[in-house]
Amino acid sequence: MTIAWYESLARLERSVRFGPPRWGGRGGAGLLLVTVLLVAAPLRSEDGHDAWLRYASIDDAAAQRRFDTLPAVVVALGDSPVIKTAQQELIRGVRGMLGRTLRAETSLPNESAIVLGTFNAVREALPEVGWETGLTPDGYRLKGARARGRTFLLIAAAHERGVLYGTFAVLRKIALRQSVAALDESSQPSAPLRWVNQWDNLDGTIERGYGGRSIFFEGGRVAEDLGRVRDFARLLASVGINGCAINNVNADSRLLTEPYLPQLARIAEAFRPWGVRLAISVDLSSPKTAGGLDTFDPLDTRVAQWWNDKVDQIYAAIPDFGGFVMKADSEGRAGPSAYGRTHADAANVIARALKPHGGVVFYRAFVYDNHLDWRNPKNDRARAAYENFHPLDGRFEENAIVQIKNGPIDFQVREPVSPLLGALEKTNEAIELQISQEYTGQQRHLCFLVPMWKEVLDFDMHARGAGTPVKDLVAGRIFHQPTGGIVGVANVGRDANWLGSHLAMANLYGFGRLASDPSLTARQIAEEWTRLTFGADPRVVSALVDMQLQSWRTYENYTGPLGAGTLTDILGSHYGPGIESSERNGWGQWHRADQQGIGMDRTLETGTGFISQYRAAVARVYASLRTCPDDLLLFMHHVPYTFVLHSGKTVIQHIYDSHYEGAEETQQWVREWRSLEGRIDEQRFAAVLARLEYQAGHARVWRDAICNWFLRQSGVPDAKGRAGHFPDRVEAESMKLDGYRSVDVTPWGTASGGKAVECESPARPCTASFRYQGKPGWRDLGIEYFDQSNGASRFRVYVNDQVVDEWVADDDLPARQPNGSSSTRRTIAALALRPDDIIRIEGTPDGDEKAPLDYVEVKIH
Ligand code: GCV
Repeated sequence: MTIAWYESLARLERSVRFGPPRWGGRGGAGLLLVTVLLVAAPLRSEDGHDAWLRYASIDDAAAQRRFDTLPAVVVALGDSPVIKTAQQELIRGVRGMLGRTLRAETSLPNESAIVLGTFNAVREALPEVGWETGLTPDGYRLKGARARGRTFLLIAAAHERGVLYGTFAVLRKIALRQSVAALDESSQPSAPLRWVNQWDNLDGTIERGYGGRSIFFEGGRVAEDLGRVRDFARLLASVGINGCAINNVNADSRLLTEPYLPQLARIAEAFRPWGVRLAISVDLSSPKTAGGLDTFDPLDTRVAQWWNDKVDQIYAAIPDFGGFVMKADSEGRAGPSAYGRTHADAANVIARALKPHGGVVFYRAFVYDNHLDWRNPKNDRARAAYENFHPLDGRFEENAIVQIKNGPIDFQVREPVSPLLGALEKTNEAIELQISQEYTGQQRHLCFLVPMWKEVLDFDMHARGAGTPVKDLVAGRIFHQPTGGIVGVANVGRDANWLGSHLAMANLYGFGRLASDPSLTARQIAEEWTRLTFGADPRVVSALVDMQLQSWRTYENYTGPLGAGTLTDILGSHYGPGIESSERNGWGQWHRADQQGIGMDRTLETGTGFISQYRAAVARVYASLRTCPDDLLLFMHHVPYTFVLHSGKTVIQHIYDSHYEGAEETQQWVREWRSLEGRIDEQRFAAVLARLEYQAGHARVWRDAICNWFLRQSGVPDAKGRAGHFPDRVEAESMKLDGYRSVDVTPWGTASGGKAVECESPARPCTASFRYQGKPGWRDLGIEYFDQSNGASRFRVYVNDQVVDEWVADDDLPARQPNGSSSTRRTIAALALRPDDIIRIEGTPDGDEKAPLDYVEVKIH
């Protein structure tokens, strides 16, 4: 007997609680016993649909008492649908959290009341309460007041949307158990335009979406059921988002054709009660592709007329339409260059059409040549946005906004702030952030991005001397622009929890909160979100907040170090490691690592000159090796591996250390999360645990791929002896194989030893076995295998003749080959092993997935 009875029980228990149903499992008696042990699950299961708007009951009596004086009536003044929404939301929230049902009224009753209304309406109803009304449209004021011998909680704003935002603020306070008895505060969003962009396609897929199919489209049409669209608008409104562009910036012109207008109007209707304006992405070629003209030249009067007519039509159907987002001359999209026109020409023809209706056009600065000659060391994609748009400063209409990605490349795990953000003085600008974790783990990895966004928004561009942080520039405050904004690429989908991951929702929440109030700290946001999403248990809050705050750095640690970019497969899914994919092609995401050193020289003197796009005070810091921060060193400079960082480490040792530290941190999170068992409902506990365990395995894949690659390139050994040494591993290709054959994996670093084994015949199972030669004792077995998206192979693990684990490799990872995106780990914990035990893995192929296996790692438990 190789497994102690309690271990087999523990494993069975785990499979019942956390795993999918296993095929060919063991007897029912064990299951029954485990079920009996588990019945005392006190917390209601949650699927994440309610996100941070759960309004969970406040069951702590002392906290409940804080709200004893809350009036029993909520009055909505006026007949605005948005204010009515606010009233209903307040009733819903108070009922959920405090168990009381507020009475809805439309005029002041003879008792204390919560009053919702515009400043004008409140002033009229309660003239004796003084108001200062100098707030922008989306700002709100919360005030506790005594009048006529009664108590009022006033939630008022210049505009109905502000009233809704104020209402969500009050609900948030209640959920966070803060008294709302004597409020006297106002809040005003920093930037006027706070939008999300969805990259949904009409067929229901989502570009860079990791949370299921589109909630907006299916089968080439707007979806029939818009229930989730309404719920999404509610989530957006709760964090102050006032616009949403619903389709891919790689836009399909059909959306501008007549059959789609009534369909779009349905979405606008679903958004409207929540104060979210509908917008769409459009292609510059639409006058030709959708309108039948023989040109889309923005300076052609027929084209201008086409846009005017189209926009008039849209506004006739959707009077509160927000406007357009445009990607032009980028990654194969049509653009003004086709006619020798400028981006300002392109933006303006559309802006002029929108202006009479109050609409705006966000024109994306993500314009670059993806066929750059990589052999020319002076070429640099990072320079593109500035070079394209800075010369046009002052030439855009006042309702055109240049939408600039936070960094000069493309949402990498770390980039400097785009210099264009500090360079436009006479043009509206918006910053584009990516909530969808395209380059930061695709929501399978915990990576809380708010600390990154904070750094970006707080970064002083020295645009007019010191004191010009990005957050003020994009709000239009520094150069007194008419408008400006913060845009987030959200890409929620039909998965119950919206983003495919419960924890990733903190990024959506954090984006909205920061867009409204960039003075919040990352910790405040993480704490708020955690308490709203998982409750007030201090252990849960403290553990989860720490994990979140650490997670960006951790992800950076095991992926792309020192500003070299996410060292991922840039030609494919942007997910697993793929260091060489950046090089020797025209995409320009180069890190220039070779045998001597790494990094892009972007100095003016010897490099691409990118650094000189910053204002002098910033450029000086980046230009000098002495002052350039370690985090961005390789973005700005090419240095030898032996270069010594400010930290005192060499670059190469930093690469090794950070990757080992990052991977270790993810393992620590698994332990942390496990320690919260019973404090979180089972459903979300299990879902998060599965993701964290996966991440801990995948972080190791990253660590090994990067460390091995740099070890081979640099020839400099890891001072701590870890890189390239895996004494606990048994490579699959060195095992006794029956039906399996050895294959080379590409890129080589993504499989241990560069090789894996695959079944030769799809028709029958194959086995790989080895003799355990270590000391007797409790061991953890890590089985590294590949889970491709084109099959669901089965694995079964035996010790001698006893099955110790089995599973189906049916995850939907972004790879159809064995590589760093499909590499996955299964851990079998606490096996009692003795010398000469035979460990045998049986793989049964399925479809094009040939039960690929990399290695087995045997570690002391
Ligand atoms: C919508 C990156 C992404 C693309 C995206 C593009 C953009 O290149 O990989 O999927 O296209 O950015 O922001 O336009």
